[in-house]
Amino acid sequence: MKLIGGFGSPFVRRVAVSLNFLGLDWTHEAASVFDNPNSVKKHNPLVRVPTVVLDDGESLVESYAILDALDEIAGDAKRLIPASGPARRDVMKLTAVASGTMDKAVWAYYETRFHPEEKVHEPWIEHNEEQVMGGLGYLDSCAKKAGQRWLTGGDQISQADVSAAVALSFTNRVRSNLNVMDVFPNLAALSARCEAMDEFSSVAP
Ligand SMILES: N[C@@H](CCC(=O)N[C@@H](CS)C(=O)NCC(=O)O)C(=O)O
Repeated sequence: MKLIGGFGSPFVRRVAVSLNFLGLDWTHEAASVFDNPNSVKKHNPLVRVPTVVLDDGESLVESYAILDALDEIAGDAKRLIPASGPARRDVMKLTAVASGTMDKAVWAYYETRFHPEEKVHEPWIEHNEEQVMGGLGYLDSCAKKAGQRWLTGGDQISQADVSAAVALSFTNRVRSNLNVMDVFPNLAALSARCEAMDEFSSVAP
């Protein structure tokens, strides 16, 4: 299968890290939706990344749906989101907080990236940044509770850890003003453990 999108996108990167953990065969096309929209559009009507193209040509869109499909393809022994029950709800909730944090960091970043200076609305940036801090604060408190274990308290890495670590490193890169590595030391420690693993470092932004 082929993953489309650059690793600078946290949504693309969490899919890439997951592909590595799941041990699936994949290739990469670092197409940009802004510089090269047609190469994305032919597989995704929304022209967004990540987009995954399976070997038979079927395309998968939207990172949470892609991650769900990849878990199913890899099989129960490898899945990063438990198949059912409270453990699934727990991982899903933390993963949703992490991906919501990515959304908000992207929105804050896009405000200056795509608007001319006179049209940038600072209160909107601040609103999104507050939500980013809320999301990361929640993940940091879970990391504190988990100690040396993974985010949901288990000894197996899950999608919650993958998405949380990617959300933190992305935020650190695009909102350096927020000093997230200092403000959230427990999450930063978890993220450092993650980023030291080949599954993460081989798909660095
Ligand atoms: N909810 C989507 C978000 C994906 C997303 O925002 N991707 C960005 C790159 S970081 C993108 O394609 N932006 C172009 C656009 O939305 O116009 C997902 O989880 O896949």
